[in-house]
Amino acid sequence: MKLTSRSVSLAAMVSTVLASALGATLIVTGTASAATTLGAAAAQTGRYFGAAIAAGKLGDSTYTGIVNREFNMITAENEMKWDATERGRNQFDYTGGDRILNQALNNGKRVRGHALLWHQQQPGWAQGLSGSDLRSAAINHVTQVATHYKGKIYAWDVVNEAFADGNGGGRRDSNLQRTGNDWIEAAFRAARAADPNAKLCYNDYNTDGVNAKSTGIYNMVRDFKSRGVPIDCVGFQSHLTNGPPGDYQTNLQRFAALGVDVQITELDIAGSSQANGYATVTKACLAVSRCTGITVWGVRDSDSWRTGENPLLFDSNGNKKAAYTSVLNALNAGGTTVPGGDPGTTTTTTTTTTTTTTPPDPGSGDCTASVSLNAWNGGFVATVKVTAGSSGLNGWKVTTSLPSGTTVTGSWSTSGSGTTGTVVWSNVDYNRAVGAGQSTEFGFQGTGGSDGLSPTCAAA
Ligand code: G2I
Repeated sequence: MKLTSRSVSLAAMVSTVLASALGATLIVTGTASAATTLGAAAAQTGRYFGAAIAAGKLGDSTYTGIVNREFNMITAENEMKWDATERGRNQFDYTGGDRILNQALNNGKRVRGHALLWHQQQPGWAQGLSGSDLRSAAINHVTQVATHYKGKIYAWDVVNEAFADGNGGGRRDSNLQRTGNDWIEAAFRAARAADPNAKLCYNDYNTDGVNAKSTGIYNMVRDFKSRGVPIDCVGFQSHLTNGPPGDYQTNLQRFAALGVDVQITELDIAGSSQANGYATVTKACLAVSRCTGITVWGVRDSDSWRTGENPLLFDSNGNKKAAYTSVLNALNAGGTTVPGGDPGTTTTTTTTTTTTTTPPDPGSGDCTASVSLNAWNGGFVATVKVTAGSSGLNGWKVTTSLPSGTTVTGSWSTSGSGTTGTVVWSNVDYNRAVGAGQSTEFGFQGTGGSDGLSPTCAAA
């Protein structure tokens, strides 16, 4: 007996074993899917796995080696904050932020911008302002910094930590809050005007379960969406001990249902159940279709702001911890959701071993591809949308032509053949099947120009 499988996954490998035990021969085409780095494993689910890094540590080869190898999203731990970028009023200095940005982009990684406005780490001159003077200084800051980084940032934390702890879901008192309750929406509008392609996030901590603080933020996001205030995502910092609360996934899902992406933005977990906690957070993100990625807040335990708590994935010597393995395994086990699904899609997590058959064939058929570009002088990020024709797809290929001098430095949710000239992008396992009229997205990043990519799509 000969069986052919078009879908390769852990499930297929399990069925290989079963089939062999039954004396059957299973011919598997394609590539096996267990990835060996966090970024690659996350990318197979259509997500990113990132870290916050410090410019001052880039000369440490152990540190930079881990950063370059493991992560495909980068956040500046401090270098893009107000006190770092505008030390004197209207005197902008992007030295540290640009070092982080270039380190990331030159190595094919994307960047989360952190953070445009926050009550902490304000420069002294801003701390001394109030009223309309502070409001205009704050909006000028948002405009200038977002403009400097225009087209290069995947998502900005536009406003950080504006809600209070233990105030029934109300705002935190701060000089910014005292300029008027509308300071947050003013910041989001200014950021959108400055960089229309960056996703704009609200970011906070102690919002990990359904509680008064997270509900206050939820109500703000719902209000913003209903009034057309530009907000695209909510960041859940997730500074945890042992693990997240039991309703972590439920909480992420209720925000996603408002029509925003959700991201885990500053994950670190102290305590004796650390490895388990990391797995739980990872699985929760994988189970929410609009959870687009996870960022850990530092690389090695010695790099953490939580001194002595060892809350990260690498020990102080740069060795992988049990928590690392637990995240990698959870990512490789995959999820049942892909970012880009309908807002609020109800999802469940199942492991791939529960599926031992090839997914139903939605039929072959034609398709179209369109590209949206985030381009800057010297590089670009391309997001390609694949839309199935009337009969659906069970496998697709998109061909792009890169201009001469352009090189692909990274990609996600696809496997590509080559980095220059004509590149053919193929589906990966989880986005192989696209129903009639439905779409899926993949992306790639490159150095050089992005003119005339003209993607064409074909069923495969
Ligand atoms: O506090 C943990 C994080 C909570 N959410 C927002 C994040 O932006 C925040 O990050 C931390 C950084 O990890 C620390 O590195 O923010 C702290 C400031 O609130 C950062 O600490 C500061 C020190 O307080 C300064 O003394 C130091 O000059 O880092 C600065 C640069 O090393």
